Amino acid sequence: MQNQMFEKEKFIQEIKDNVKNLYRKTLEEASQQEVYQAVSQAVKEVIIDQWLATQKTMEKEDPKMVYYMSMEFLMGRALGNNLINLTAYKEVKEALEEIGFDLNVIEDEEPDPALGNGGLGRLAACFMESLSTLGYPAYGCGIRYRYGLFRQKIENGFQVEVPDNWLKDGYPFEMRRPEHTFQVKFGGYVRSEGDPSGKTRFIHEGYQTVRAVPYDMPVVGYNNNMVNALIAWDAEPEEYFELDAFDKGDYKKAVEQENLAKNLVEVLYPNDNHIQGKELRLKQQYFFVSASVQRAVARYKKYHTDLHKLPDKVAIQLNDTHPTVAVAELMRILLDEENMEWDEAWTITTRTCAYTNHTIMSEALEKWPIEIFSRLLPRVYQIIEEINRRFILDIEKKFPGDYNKVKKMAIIFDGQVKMAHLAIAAGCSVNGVARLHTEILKNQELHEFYQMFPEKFNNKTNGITQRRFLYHGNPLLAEWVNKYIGNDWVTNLSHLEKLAVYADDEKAQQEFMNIKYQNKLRLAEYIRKHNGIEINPRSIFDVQVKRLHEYKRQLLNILHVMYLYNKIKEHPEMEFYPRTFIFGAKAAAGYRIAKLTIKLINSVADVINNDASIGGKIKVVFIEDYKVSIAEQIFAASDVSEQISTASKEASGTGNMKFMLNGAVTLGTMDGANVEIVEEVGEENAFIFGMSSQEVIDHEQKRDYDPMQIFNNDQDIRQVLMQLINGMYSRNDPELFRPLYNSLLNTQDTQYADTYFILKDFRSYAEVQSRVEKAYRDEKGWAKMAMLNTAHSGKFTSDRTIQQYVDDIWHLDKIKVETPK
Ligand code: 26W
Repeated sequence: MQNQMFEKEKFIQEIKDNVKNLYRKTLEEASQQEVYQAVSQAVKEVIIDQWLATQKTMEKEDPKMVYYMSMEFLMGRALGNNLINLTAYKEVKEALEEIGFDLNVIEDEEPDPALGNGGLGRLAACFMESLSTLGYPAYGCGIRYRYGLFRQKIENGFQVEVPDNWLKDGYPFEMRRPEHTFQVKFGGYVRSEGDPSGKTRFIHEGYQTVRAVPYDMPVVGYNNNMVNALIAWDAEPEEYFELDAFDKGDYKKAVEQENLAKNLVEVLYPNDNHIQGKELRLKQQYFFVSASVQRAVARYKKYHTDLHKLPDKVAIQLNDTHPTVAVAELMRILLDEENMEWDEAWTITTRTCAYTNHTIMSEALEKWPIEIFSRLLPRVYQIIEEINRRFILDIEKKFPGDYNKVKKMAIIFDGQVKMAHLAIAAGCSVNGVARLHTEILKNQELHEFYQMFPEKFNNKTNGITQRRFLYHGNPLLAEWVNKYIGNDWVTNLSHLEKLAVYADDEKAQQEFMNIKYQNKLRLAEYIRKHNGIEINPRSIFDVQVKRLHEYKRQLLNILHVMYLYNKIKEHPEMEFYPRTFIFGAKAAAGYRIAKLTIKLINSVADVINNDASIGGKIKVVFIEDYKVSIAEQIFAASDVSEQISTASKEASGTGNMKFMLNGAVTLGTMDGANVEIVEEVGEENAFIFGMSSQEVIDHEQKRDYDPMQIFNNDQDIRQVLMQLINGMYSRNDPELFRPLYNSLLNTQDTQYADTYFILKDFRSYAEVQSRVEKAYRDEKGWAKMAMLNTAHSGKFTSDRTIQQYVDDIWHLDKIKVETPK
């Protein structure tokens, strides 16, 4: 593709100029980091032209837009993907080569902004990219955390958390926009007074304020001049207050305001699927939500006068319950600042807001103690009380005489504010993130709400962006796909289907597997460098990378590795295809069992990798600090994709889709989006095991599962569990892994033993794993299976997901941005 924006000579000159202007250096003197900054600056200039053009088009066409509100955006590195979407990757790579730099090395200089934990945050990033690529106007709204998710160090096999100072060298792909600053108010009290018309007005006084200052990050669409913005809010103290306060003798308050601003956006809470109910988190939520809603209303009012038509121009999507306070904030603005009546305000709010649920784990459902909520947000709390009062009347109308329903569904109950209930009562749409997940919401978790509002419930199966997870992450495979079917897949992933006809073609198979091999070499080299472990690139790369959580069952995986090791030791002569088990996972800092599982994986790795007697048949690798940038390389190099959550627990999963796209075969349970993956690729091209979600739910309801029976009757399982407590993997401290053993077999309280059915599914897992081995020996059969996985992954593009959100919920207008200049 010819690219005028990146005409080689001009571009090189610009890099030289940037190095000179930024660092007073010549190119020869500049470090890789400095060259990264200079290149990014040059790229940013091109982006800004398109950004301006996008703004102009939006002003002219006045389209409806979505505000995607999320506490987390796990964007990953920007440079490489921006270049891809500007269709300039190749040109820039060549230009850099000419002056002696390697674009891949330069890309590695970029911090990997980890403003998210895992699935939910990465989904938000994929959605933003798809919105831009499809030409839909959108703002991502989030928080500019000073420190993203912690960096993980492994010391002596244990996870140690290190602060992630991602802004240390400055981040070139952001723009401070102080002209869009808003005030956010905390604390104080509410006074009411009657105005002359007889209407009661509510006046909020005695509060502290924080200034919300936005930093916009560009989100570049693929080859379409479209640039949307991710608005990341920073908190700054009210600058003029200090002097003023001094005058009034209110020094203490000035200092408090300054501290409030300082702490507010300091860190991302590292919990995934578990709430702690910390006051600061609620402050963070209201902070970015209030600023975002204020900005949305202000922008609307710049072009329109009638707020009743807000829903025609603005959609607000709540990414899980975390931003749900948006509902009450919009009500507050309409009632208190725009003087609307309750019913008008409510109609507008409910037509504007929609809610996505990302988990059914009960410990993840956000509830706030009334005490905290009403003290921190007195006026917003009042509004929620009124929403609740009216909602309870509706419940009683729908289910007359059934007080149980009120108990179960009320927004405020038992001293707590339940955010999911607020989101459902106030939103026009409630969606789950995979078909099975949505069905479970309708039939179990949110059943009463479904009875009350069946029309609100809908499914939006997650997706991922192929621009990052194939084009950028796996350039060899991307090239190969282009060779066979052209490059339409970049914006229309269903085209991959055309690869299916080559699945039996021997030459295509060989090429496909050779690319996999090259990617395995790339990952093996990374592992050699970072772990000091030599792995066999001809072995099966069997990979589980995701957050560490008991329900995701990394423990099942590693127990099975221990079991295989026992088998090989007992029968050294037995056939065994070499396997490399690769793990990557961060555990929430306070999640004891999860952290111990990481230690176990590393301890097992130590023992097995150093046992020369097994001839390298098994290797175990734990990738330190798993994050988006290394993830891209891991998917490309994987043969087996471990998706082994207890059925019904994983809402969707999105890693599963990234593996599939890259030709890895799913080894999984019928959970989340795995169900749909199997549907697309065919059962014969996946390895499915374990209980169904219905079986799990039945056991949970009947409470009739007893892992001890399995322990007593299954020799192999017993052997493995005993090895947890006999010091085999913890010579110096045989008791180290006792908590893991207890979590499976708790003899004191059997109700809490093996909550995630690890022992129950173990045999079926071991059996399917041995089928994997057999299948892999059949080279052609495996190549075909791997290719068919890529070929049938088209459904799982986030372009499809976004189009469904647009069609069913947001009803946005597409815009077309002309090439600038
Ligand atoms: C309040 C603490 C907290 C923090 C994060 C609770 C819950 C969360 C997220 C909802 C957890 C999460 O990331 N869920 C994942 O969302 C993905 C995107 O939809 C799904 O693919 C995963 O299955 C789901 O676990």
